[in-house]
Amino acid sequence: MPSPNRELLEKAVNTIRMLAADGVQKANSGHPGMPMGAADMAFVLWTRHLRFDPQEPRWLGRDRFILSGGHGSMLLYSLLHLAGFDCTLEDLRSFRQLHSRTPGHPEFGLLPGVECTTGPLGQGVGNAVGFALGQAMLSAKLGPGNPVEDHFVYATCGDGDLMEGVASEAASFAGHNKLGRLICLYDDNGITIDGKTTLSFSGEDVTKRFEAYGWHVQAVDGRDHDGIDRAIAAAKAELARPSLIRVKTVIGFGSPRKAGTSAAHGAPLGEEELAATKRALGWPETPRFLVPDDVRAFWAEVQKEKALQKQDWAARAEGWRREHPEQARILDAHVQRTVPEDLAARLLADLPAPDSTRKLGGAMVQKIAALVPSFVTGSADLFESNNNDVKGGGAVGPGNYAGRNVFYGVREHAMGSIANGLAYDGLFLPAVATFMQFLDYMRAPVRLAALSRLEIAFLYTHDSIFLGEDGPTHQPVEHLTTLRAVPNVEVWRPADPAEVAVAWASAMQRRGGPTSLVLTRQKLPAVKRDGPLDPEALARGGYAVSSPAKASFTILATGSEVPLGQAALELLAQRGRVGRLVSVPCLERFLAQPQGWRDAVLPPALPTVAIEAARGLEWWRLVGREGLVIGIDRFGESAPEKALSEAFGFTPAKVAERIESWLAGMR
Ligand SMILES: Cc1ncc(C[n+]2csc(CCOP(=O)(O)OP(=O)(O)O)c2C)c(N)n1
Repeated sequence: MPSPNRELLEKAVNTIRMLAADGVQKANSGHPGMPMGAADMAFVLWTRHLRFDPQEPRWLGRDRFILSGGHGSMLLYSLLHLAGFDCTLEDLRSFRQLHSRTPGHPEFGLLPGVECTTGPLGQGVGNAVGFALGQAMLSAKLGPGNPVEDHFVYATCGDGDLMEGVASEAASFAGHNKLGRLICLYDDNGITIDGKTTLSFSGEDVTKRFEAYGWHVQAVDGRDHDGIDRAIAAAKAELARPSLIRVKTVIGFGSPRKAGTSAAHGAPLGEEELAATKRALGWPETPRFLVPDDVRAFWAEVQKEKALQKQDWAARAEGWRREHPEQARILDAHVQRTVPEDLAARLLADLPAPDSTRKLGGAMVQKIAALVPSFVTGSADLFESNNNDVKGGGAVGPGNYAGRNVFYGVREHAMGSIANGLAYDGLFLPAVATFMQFLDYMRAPVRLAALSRLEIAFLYTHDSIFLGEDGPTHQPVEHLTTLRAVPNVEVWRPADPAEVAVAWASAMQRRGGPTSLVLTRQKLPAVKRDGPLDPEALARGGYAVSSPAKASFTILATGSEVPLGQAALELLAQRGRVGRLVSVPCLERFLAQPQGWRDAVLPPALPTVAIEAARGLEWWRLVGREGLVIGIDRFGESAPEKALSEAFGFTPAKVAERIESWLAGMR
């Protein structure tokens, strides 16, 4: 690192503070306090430690930097600007404006150098654990000397992050797994929105808590650059434990009237106070968004040094590639997250016999593990029930990261956010599983995965009241609707071996968003198709299973209700009512098809009934006003599956009866 004098260092840090304060003032909204207080620690980290290349923001050997408290986004944007990333002064001036690349909270994919979307507090900590887990897993697979062997994952987090349960879950997981390359800098300023943290966060000792999780914890003054430098160096040297550095900072540092108070947290300083702050820091009041020439020159020197680090890395990586061509191919398969183009055909070959769709899913997982090197699977303590472990794939655990199966423990929320971290880093195709009911415990990461266009498979088994005796606490009713309500999630609820195969292939091949696979606990009978299976039709998310010429109505169903609909149709046919059967394993895919396809599958002229053992609100848009939805509008009950089918009207006879009276009531 270049060694400037104290005065220039102070000026460089004040540049970050003032870019942030100016940005928030210009937008007339935002959070100046955090960037102003955390500027020193971020500056030391970025200039003296963080490995990065602004020309190649996704450089494999870079250190990862995650700003967990996304409200402090101007800190990240200012750093990206100064460090030479494609983040211009114009971007900073457009902070929080329509279509800008500098939204209120950092969003993955908008601005190079933003590693993940943060804003919902705690998520970034979980994501960072995911990045560190991915580093450990890939490095273990590739062996000593590999190009991902020695980078670090840095995160900054605040009081809010550390109050959130998800961060605690993730920290516990990271401690257990000894993720020593994870280093969190805690912006320990004692202030949140409502005031001092003593209002709600004084009963615990964060140091002892993290030590108890198995972390290495240090404390340092937030203005002491050499102290921060030494603490980071010590954290890097401690490779057997993740590190937390408590950096004692002052929120809104420099503001005469607002520093150290919650007034600096989430509102512009105001013109008057901004001017007073600039005077107090010895900063010119104008121009706004000032980057002094000597500060620019300093960052240019920093960049030169970073470029040398990269050159050094690249030379080593090249040597490693030459000496380990086989391992290099594995690395490439991870970087590209290679999935065979004919994956669906391969999964459709030698289909297993009908069974519960969770068990069928398990059969697909074995094949996928062999065909997709970057595939990694996990469960929140339910591998036995979710059936998604790779047989003989080995457990990922402390000091032993080469396995394919991640044991997340009973931590659904952190599981989602750790898996998002794996997906953000782009080196794994992760799948994570739990009971569908516990989607409630991990909805935030599902939403963020969708917003951030991440490739990830969320597996939910035990998908309806028909899981049986565990009762309504475990029986999803509204969860399909909840999942389908999230934009950019593809939700698959397959009915039989072929549908499970295509759903899994789609989950692996989809780019630009996550996929949910919704699977039954109970065994399902075979679905009898009119003709041979058409995988392409199936992949469109909705297709006719049977379509007799003289049909007068259509039954639309998903998952376990497809064979049920088929059985009901047989009863109705005996009474002279001939109907068609349509399976819609993925509503989002189906709705994305051209109108012609949709009308051929669901002819508008025919009355349509949808059957799904769930709330089913979304089916009204397909069945229309005259249509019928046979769903479930109350909580389930604890009973054997058969008794529940009777009680909730999901037997072939009861379904047939309802359809018959509905048809009879039509004009
Ligand atoms: C899950 C979640 N809940 C609430 C908020 C709203 N919120 C944004 S910042 C903040 C306080 C954060 O305090 P701290 O981490 O100490 O940040 P600082 O005050 O130091 O900027 C809250 C409650 C949020 N962003 N995410």
